Formats: sequence, structure tokens, C-alpha cells
Amino acid sequence: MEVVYIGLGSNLAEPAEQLRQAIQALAQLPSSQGLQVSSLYSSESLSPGQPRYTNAVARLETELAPLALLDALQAIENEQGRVRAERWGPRTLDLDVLLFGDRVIDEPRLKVPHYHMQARAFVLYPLAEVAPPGLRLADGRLLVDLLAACPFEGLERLA
Ligand code: PH2
Ligand code: MG
Ligand code: MG
Repeated sequence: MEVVYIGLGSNLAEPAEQLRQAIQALAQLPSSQGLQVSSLYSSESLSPGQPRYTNAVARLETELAPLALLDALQAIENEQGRVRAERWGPRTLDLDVLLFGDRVIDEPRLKVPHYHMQARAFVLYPLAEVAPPGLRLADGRLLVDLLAACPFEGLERLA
């Protein structure tokens, strides 16, 4: 059993509704339990000219292997109409494996910890709602220290 953190994002087709639907699907994942979900946050897209994103972070415990979890997450993305046209294009649903226990994974399909999560407010602030403050990334850095270095600026917590 591993504790995993999953980043949720959407900037198309009623993002908050996409996240709500994705949370229901995460609750049904096989061999998994204990789903907790952060508040929803809104922020500008990192890619200029795209609609704003709605983001959240989910925590769950799973017995799935990393690539089996990735397959399940991609099935949920596809189910919710994800079209993989351009890299970093707008998307109905993005489910990213942020952390998988304390494992470092470097496979063609899956890199964990997730690329650049250490400096993204829309990942770190929701992560802090569902993770213990003493959480350490695989490189030894503490979540609280990453937060202290990452301004909340530009992030809007949704009711
Ligand atoms: N995801 C991206 C690109 N830009 N911007 C925000 N605010 N939130 C995201 O989740 C996000 C983004 C590619 O995955
Ligand atoms: Mg992704
Ligand atoms: Mg992403």
C-alpha cells in the first residue's frame, strides 16, 4: 500500500464540473481507498492565451503499481473527453501522479515526482491541504519549505 498524491486540472468544458466528475471516478479506483480531496483553486494558465485552470490535489492509498495507476488515470481523462492534440494544449481533464510514496520513477511514460511541481502554487497549496506538513519529496526537501518559497499570488481559492 502506497500513499499517492494526484494533481487534477481542467481548463475546458466547465472545469469545476470536470473535477467533480473526476473525483467521483477516483473514488471508484480498484485496489484503492481513503480518498481525500483539497479545495478547488483557480489560476491563469502557464501557457499564454489559454482559459484559466481549475486545480485540486487528491490523496489516496493504493495497491496499484505506478503504471497501472497511470493507465487508470488516463482512462478517466479519456472518458472525460481528453484530446491529446498539442503538448500543453487546453484540456478537459488532466490527472498527474505527483508523488507515489517516496518512490522516484523515471520511465518513458511516467516521471515521479511530477515535473516542476516543486515551484507551482496550483500544486503546492492544494497539496498542503491533504498532505502532512512534514511531507518530504524524494530529494529531501520539505513541503513547508517549498511553500514558503512559492508565493500564493495569482491563485484564487474557490468556495
Ligand atoms: N497545467 C498545464 C499547463 N498550465 N496552468 C495552470 N494554472 N494549471 C495547470 O494545471 C496547468 C497550467 C499542463 O498540464
Ligand atoms: Mg498530465
Ligand atoms: Mg499537468
